[in-house]
Amino acid sequence: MSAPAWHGAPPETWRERWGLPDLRIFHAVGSTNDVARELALAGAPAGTVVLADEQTRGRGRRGRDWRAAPGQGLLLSMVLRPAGANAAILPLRVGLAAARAVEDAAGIPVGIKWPNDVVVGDRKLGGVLCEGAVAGERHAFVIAGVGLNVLQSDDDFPPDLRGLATSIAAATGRAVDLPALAGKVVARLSMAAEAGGTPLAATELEALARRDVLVGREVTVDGRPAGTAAGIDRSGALLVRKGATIERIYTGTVRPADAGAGPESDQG
Ligand code: BT5
Repeated sequence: MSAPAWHGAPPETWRERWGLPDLRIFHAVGSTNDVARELALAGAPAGTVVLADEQTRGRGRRGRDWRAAPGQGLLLSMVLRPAGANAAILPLRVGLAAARAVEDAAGIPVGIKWPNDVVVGDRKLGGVLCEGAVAGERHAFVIAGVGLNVLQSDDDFPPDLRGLATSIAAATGRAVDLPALAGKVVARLSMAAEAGGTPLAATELEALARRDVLVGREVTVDGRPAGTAAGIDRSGALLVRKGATIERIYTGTVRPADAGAGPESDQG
């Protein structure tokens, strides 16, 4: 159901304030990525944003779910029409955008766990889901979905996520203005959208390196010990050092070897 007003103002007010070509706000949808995909298929311009208070079928990657109680998280998707869409680069660029937006809004250091987790310490604050539709040789569009935990207390998370997930409110002990955060996310996402799937720039690589929570840690890839995480390269690959060799990981489930069964970190 489309929302007549969101946090006291009609969607048109937020659209104008955020400088978007189109903005759809819903009380509840299945998944904002699906709504954005429908709009993109119908010709919605790049930068179109779908926002919802609640998702009944919010999803992560590989059939996993994204759970957020109504009104507690930021759930949004943006239509991108990137010039070159490298599947490994976009989630990192979008994740960096989300991390920076949280830092701007909440003033806390935010980490990135390759390829798409937004974390505070070792706890997951958010995730990114980029889904593309390919036309011929290139992506006709990519839907960049961002889910961020905003207002949840530690006890609000479902039992299996407790201790693994956090929110901005739980991490800072302060209430967060959701529209202000949304505005910052949208602004950072719009910048990421302009860069599209082009190789990561030196400044982005530095920004990722500063936030990379895997670097220097032993990691497993698909459950097998793989070596020591050694950063991210400009093509978005995770670098893993074993002896004198460096392996580039583009797909697979990556976990710190010292972590228990936590939220997965993979690309695919
Ligand atoms: C992600 O997947 O982290 C991407 C999540 C993207 C969600 C956004 S919300 C707006 C848009 N519309 C959608 O339908 N999706 C996007 P993945 O790396 O596969 O992680 C999923 C895993 O994270 C789950 O299997 C749980 O273990 C865990 N998880 C689920 N909900 C969580 C939450 N609120 N906070 C922390 N972890 C969560």
